Amino acid sequence: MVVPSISPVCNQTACRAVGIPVVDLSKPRADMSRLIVEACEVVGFFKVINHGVSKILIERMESIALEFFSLPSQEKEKAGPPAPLGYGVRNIGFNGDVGELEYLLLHANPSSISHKAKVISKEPSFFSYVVNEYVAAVRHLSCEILDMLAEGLKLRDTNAFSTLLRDFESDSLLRINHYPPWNKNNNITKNGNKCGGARIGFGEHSDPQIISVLRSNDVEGLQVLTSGPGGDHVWAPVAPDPDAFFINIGDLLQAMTNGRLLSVRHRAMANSYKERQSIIFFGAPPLHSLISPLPDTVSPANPCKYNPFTWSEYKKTMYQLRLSHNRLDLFRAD
Ligand code: GA4
Repeated sequence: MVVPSISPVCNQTACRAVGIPVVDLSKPRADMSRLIVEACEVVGFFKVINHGVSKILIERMESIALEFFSLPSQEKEKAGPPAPLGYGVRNIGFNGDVGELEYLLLHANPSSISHKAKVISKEPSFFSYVVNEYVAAVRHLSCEILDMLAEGLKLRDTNAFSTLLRDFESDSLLRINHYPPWNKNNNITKNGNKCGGARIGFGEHSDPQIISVLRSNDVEGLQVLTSGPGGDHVWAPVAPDPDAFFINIGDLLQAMTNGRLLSVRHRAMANSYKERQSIIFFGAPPLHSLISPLPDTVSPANPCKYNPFTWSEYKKTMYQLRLSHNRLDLFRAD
């Protein structure tokens, strides 16, 4: 039996603030494409500002999610257990991973959202309206970013990635994570300052899909794994910015670019005194899509690094493994 454990923060790998690349979407397209490629090659992660997603829509999405998490447990549990979709508490996946969080995991297609809304909200039409609008907006943002990425990579088909997300059968997901403060009582020092450490909210992992678009409230917690100057690994805390979106590429994009872009490992910490909420769109292809390095990314000097696989095969493998598993390695050609 796998015994769930929650490990304290920063006991093995150093934590150090590093600069996170920022892409301003109001700048000239060619400059953005170059910056996005650079960010995805070096860190696999960046922040976008001036993204054009309506502030009112974001606030509505944030508040319907908070409203759900403030319901009594027995109400929330009507939307669970996550199998894998639905409401979950602490348990992540099916192989013993746990964290200090509760969440809603939804399929991003409109009919699935409307169906699930009936067990999530007392106002299902409003809930599904807001979630569908939000998903449409972040899907559009994801596609724009993917097109710029393809342009920066000088691919012949600059829609090669976005087509997969725009497909009617796209298997994209929306995840809403709520990290309640794990110890509200024992957190005020004599001088009145907040104190208390952090615990693993959602453990170290890479995202399996093509692209992830995250937005959180104004509470820190997200950390990305970066390589230090000596090749050592360092957890870099990402300063929260509720007005921005944070983008990371997933395993499928690493495979499709023949390893040129990095599916970055990341995690989220839960702290003892402030609730954190993050909303993540995971852009994925249809289940039957065949994923392999694009011909433009393969050359005699850079031979094909991954065997072809379908998204459905990849998903099957990922659900058999622990959260932190480096699952893409199982599909390496060398
Ligand atoms: C990590 C990224 C997304 O949150 C997620 C997660 C999924 C789940 O929570 O059901 C997984 C995890 C994630 C990868 C390995 C498997 C599956 C939990 C887990 C242990 C929704 C996803 O697509 O993959």
